[in-house]
Amino acid sequence: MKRNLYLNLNTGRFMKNFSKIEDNFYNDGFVVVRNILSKASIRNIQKEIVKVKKISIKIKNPHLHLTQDNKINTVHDINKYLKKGRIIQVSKDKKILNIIKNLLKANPKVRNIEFFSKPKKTGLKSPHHQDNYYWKFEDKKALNVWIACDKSSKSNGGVFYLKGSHKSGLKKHVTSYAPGSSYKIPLHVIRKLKFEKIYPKLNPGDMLVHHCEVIHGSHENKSNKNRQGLVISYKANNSKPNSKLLKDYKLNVKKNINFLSNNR
Ligand SMILES: O=C(O)CCC(=O)C(=O)O
Repeated sequence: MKRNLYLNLNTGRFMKNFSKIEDNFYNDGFVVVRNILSKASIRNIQKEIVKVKKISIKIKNPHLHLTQDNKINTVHDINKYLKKGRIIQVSKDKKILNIIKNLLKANPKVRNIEFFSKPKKTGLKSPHHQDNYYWKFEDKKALNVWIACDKSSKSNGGVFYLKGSHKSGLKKHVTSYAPGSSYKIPLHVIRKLKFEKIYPKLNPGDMLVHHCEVIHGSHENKSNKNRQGLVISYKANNSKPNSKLLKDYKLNVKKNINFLSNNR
């Protein structure tokens, strides 16, 4: 039976449900929250995603990555040019912010909004990685919210997690040369790890929240079903990344983007 973790702040159910969310998040490195958004809300988001993709192409967003058949696979940094509308409203949604605030133990601030579109047949993989290898928050007070805009599971390239891997520190990463994820954990490192691999099964409107150091990724989407996710990244309001490490990281991202555009 589907567990409904819809939060109601006016009743005691919030605390009961919230402690489960917190337990899963800290024990496993991720948590599934069902029905956070309604089907109608997801339909509005999907319409807006179509518009944002068009804008992103028009302004030549450098953080836009295409599949081999020229469909949009990922778009990053959407919050830099999208200032209003349904997606921005979702990033400020009270239910979501309450969950994040309780997990981060601080007021949350949006740091990035992205689409991981992963279209049917040609959607690209996202190699194993830990977000904090990219973000460089030494206090680890940052996380990603992944909202399913389609059904998502192992069969259409759904996100997978290495359960509990956030407790084992940052792993060695190497430049991935993969569109949309600049670094990856090499497979020879992954093969030595003993964590259980979990593929959450999601319906549109369900939400994943994952710890910034849990190892995760997704496979190609060779199925005939699209797998679109809206990703909102939050940090604790006062948290700052290590600026020196972040500078080095950004240089590498540029290198990756140049490599990809020269090898299209
Ligand atoms: O959607 C995907 O395939 C990967 C998402 C991801 O890496 C993330 O949300 O941090």
